[in-house]
Amino acid sequence: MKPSEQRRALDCAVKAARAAGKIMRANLSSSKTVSSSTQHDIKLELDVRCQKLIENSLRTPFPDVALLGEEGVAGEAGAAQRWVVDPIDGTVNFTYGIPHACVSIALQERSADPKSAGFKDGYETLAGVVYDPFCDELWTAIRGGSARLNGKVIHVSKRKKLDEAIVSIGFAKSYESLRSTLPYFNKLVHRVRKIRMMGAAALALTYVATGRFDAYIERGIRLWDIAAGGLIVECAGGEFWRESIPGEHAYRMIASNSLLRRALRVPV
Ligand code: LIP
Repeated sequence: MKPSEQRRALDCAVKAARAAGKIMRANLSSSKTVSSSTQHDIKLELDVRCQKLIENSLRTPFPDVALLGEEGVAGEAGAAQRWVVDPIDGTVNFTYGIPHACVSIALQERSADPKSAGFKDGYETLAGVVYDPFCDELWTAIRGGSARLNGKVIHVSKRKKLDEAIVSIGFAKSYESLRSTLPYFNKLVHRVRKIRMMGAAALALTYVATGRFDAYIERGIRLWDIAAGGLIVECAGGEFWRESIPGEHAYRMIASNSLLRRALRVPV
């Protein structure tokens, strides 16, 4: 995709993220319609409504770009380009009125060399937007450029020592992820300054990109939670390691300022 088109795509994604964010802000404290739930996960009617709004905002100006979202797909599977959307990342937080949730939108392109592509189905991320409507914080990045927070260039932290690091961990939704992450957590908590578990992967990634966290680790996370935030970490000078695991668009990952990478490993 030409750079001018990538720029136009980013501007559209920012508008769509702000529009969905407005709905989230207006509904934070209201009672929400739960469409389904399990012990560790909740799906809201608002998740679907926000994804529909984002889909319409993106597919009108870019009819040939498909969309893969947490709440469903649109357009041609296998298209040359696709949007990867998490309309409300941190849905459980949002359901409980906890103002730590965001909109995540990535633009991906099918890589010429699928093997070297960043994700198991041969796509790589060209542009990313993460919007926190409660703090009015907008992160953006285009591959090859700088990462920005509300327009200002950001960088990952320079902390090299694990005992000075703040590391964020996510416990995904499955029993398997809990089973493998708990022993890892028990070991790591003694080696770092603090562990933070905030419940929104895309914000954990942008906090690494902004130097607020020094690393973020999760096993069993989905493509739509990490596609945009992962690029923003890379464009802020960090490292975004991921490996696909069994499950729909499922990964285990570690994002860091790259200086702590060796000291940290990912739950198997
Ligand atoms: C959430 C992630 C979080 C993870 C949760 C869930 P959702 O995404 O942001 O990191 O621990 O299990 O996957 O479901 O709110 O979009």
